[in-house]
Amino acid sequence: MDETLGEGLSAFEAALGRLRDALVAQPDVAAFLFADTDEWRALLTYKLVPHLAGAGCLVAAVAGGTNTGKSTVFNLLLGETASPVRATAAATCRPVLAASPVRSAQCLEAKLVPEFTPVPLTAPEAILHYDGPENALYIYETSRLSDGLVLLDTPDIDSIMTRHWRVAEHLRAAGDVLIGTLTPEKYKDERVVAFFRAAHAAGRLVVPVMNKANPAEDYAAARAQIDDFRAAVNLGATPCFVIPYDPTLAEDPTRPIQSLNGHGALREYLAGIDVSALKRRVYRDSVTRFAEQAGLFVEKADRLVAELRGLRADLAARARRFAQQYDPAPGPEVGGLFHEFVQSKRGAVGRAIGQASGAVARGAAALGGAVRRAITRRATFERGDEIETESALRQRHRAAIERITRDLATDLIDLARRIDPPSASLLQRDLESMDLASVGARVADEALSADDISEAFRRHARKTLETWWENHPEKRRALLALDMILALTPAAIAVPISLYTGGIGVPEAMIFAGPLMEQFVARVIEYQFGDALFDFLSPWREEQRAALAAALERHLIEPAARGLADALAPLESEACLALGEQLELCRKALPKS
Ligand SMILES: Nc1nc2c(ncn2[C@@H]2O[C@H](COP(=O)(O)OP(=O)(O)OP(=O)(O)O)[C@@H](O)[C@H]2O)c(=O)[nH]1
Ligand SMILES: [Mg+2]
Repeated sequence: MDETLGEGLSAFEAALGRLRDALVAQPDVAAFLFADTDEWRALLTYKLVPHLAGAGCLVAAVAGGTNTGKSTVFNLLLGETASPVRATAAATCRPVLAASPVRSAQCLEAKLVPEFTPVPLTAPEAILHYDGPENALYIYETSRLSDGLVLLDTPDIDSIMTRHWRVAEHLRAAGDVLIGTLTPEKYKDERVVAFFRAAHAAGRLVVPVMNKANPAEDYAAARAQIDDFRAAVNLGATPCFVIPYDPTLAEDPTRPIQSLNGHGALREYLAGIDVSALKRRVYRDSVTRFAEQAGLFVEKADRLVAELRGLRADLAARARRFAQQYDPAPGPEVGGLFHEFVQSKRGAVGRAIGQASGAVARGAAALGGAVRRAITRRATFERGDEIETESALRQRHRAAIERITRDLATDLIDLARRIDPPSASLLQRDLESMDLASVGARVADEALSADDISEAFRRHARKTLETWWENHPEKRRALLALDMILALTPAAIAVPISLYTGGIGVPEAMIFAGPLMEQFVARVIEYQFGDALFDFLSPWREEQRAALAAALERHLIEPAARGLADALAPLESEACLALGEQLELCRKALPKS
């Protein structure tokens, strides 16, 4: 028995259930995703899975014209009188279903036959009246049937077709096997034939039973009439059965219904049917319809995943873009690198002098303060000669970072207004709950704590300076001389200075050599090092921007995207990812039309 279809369907149903459970905390996402899915999900849960998964259960419905003996056949198949038999026409008003306790329970949950409203059969007389809901189905629980077979007795086709055409449709839909109950008088009525022809075309197994048959000449008349019926319905040479006319029939409901063409008793024939193959045929259209709609659902889920992932990536990209607005000015550490470098190039004599020199003893960092101002001026063309203090610089950086954080938050709020649900509400919720002022402060704390010099930048600085050093022997000498000057006392400045300072005269240099020595040094370096300053600095700037981007991501983007991440988790779960594959399995397990 091929279980692929049933297994695929129930795996899909289970995965869908897990996805739905996982989305309980995400009502907006669940509402979006599960909108307009009620119909195919009900089809799956109440029809396809109960019929196609696990051990099969054959639904055999006894159908036919008025007073042909349907209730009689039903009782004979069952082996007990469950459906009242009446001499009056159109006695059976409501369909009745006989099933084992397990299947009865399933039916009462509206599984197996969801087309009907199940009502437990307490008094058999109820079947004979049109009371209760129009689509009522009475459930009769019996231990005479196994879990593999469910029997239906139905109102006659003639009257339900006029009274309740929907009930006729539902009966045809509910039965895998339709037992066509015929009599010598009523075996090819137009309505009856049309009903069975449609059922056969929809993959149902139609089994003719000639009731009240004349046994003469080995049922010659019954055979001819069944042939007529089969031809009218397009059946071909199918198994057929016969019940001889017998006035005492109703007294013994345990008599078997015999086959006319070697298929044994009807009850045994039903028990031997390949249920799985028949179900696949019967439910082919339903599964195809289900698979189409479920396929749209899977596509919708995939699109939502792509959208949420895209949005998350977009937020991170916005953080990086906004961080580019940050234009940090270097601190004293960066400036100090120059001095360190020149010092490392000094000859043994200079070093010896330098070690004793008070000017050098003040250290690279103190000097760096002046140098970085020089760098800043060149790199940003700022404020002329006005020199910013360290703390003012930090304040300015902090303010700039807080402004960038605010601008980014505004940009996100604006974005959340423009995108579609459910992404919009996910993003909005998190943004609204955020304290933007403290976010700005945290971003600034973190980004500014990263403004010391990285190893990578130190290496870069070293390389840039080396290259420059190799390519500019003149200027190199100037810097070395400058360093020498610093190493010696201010009194030694006078002679070489006019050679290198490009316009700054000796008297001025003498003035600089005092407390303003640092600025003097900075000016010289700036002049000598020229445009190389910009190249020297740009990786440092990039590092600072990257640090800001990381801080923005951690303190603004991540909290803002928390809802997106939470919504994505169930959608990226194994359950959700498997849905598409399970659906494909179901499609492949269907018989070709
Ligand atoms: N003598 C005899 N009577 C039968 C036979 N089959 C059915 N009947 C009688 O025919 C009448 C109708 O039988 P039902 O089984 O109620 O027929 P039905 O098709 O269920 O009728 P509705 O539910 O009214 O459409 C009853 O009086 C039965 O006793 C048979 O083989 N022999
Ligand atoms: Mg009846």
